[in-house]
Amino acid sequence: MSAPLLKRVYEAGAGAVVTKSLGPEPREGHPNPTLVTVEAGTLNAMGLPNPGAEYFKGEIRELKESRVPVVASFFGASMDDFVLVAGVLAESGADALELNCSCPNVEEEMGMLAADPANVEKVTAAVKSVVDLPLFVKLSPNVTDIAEIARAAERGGADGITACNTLKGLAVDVDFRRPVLANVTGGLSGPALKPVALRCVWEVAEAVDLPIIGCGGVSNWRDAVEFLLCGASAVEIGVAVMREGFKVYQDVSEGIRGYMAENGFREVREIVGLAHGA
Ligand code: RRO
Repeated sequence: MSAPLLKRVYEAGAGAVVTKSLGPEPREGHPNPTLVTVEAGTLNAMGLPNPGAEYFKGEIRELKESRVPVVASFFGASMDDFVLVAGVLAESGADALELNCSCPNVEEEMGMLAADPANVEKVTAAVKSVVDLPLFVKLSPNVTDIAEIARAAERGGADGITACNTLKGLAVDVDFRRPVLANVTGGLSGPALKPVALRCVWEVAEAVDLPIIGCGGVSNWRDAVEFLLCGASAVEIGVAVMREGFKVYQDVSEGIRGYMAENGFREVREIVGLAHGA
């Protein structure tokens, strides 16, 4: 999304906006089709299309002029890339960074960094050594033990964890007898992802002592409260805006407020992690 669209998201009731993941160079992404609606969700293989961090600095500055809190998401194909892009984005005035090491739609040579705790620790530490901004590390559900990866990010100095990215999947067209997506596989998001994402937030909350941003299938305030109860302190909303429109942000925040008032809670932090018990 460009700055004017992200500004609309903020004005519609979001507390902050997260940019599309930005890399060191402009990137077209995968060929079409890149998006398909599947049972209870969406499968995407966008392939990290973005105009490059250097270009997007201008968009972030524009957002900051309008006082929009900005989390700049970024990725790289190597440790050096991650460090370089983080440095560029830190100059843009972004309020926080989200290190995306968990996109399921990357080329083989990029690998999926989020599957390897040693790499996650190393890249987190490398980025933290060059930027002085809060750093969230976005983790993948496509791993055997997300808790282990979260602990690695914590050791590397992460300020928070975002859980989780999309779940790798595939859709087939029976008439063409081929996978629907040109990339063959894609990342599943939307309501179908929610139980998996809640489990990820739960396991991360048990494993580390860091704030968690929950995401994956948040479409309404009930979904958001479920994430908070599992241990998230905030939620990100993505594909739901395509279905519900911009009003989803206000609906969710008003719904959370209503739930808190009805149940005698004054602050969101009072319900964060409550489902884990005492
Ligand atoms: O652009 C993508 O293909 C993409 C990214 Br960067 C991501 O983090 N997660 C996803 O499902 N798709």
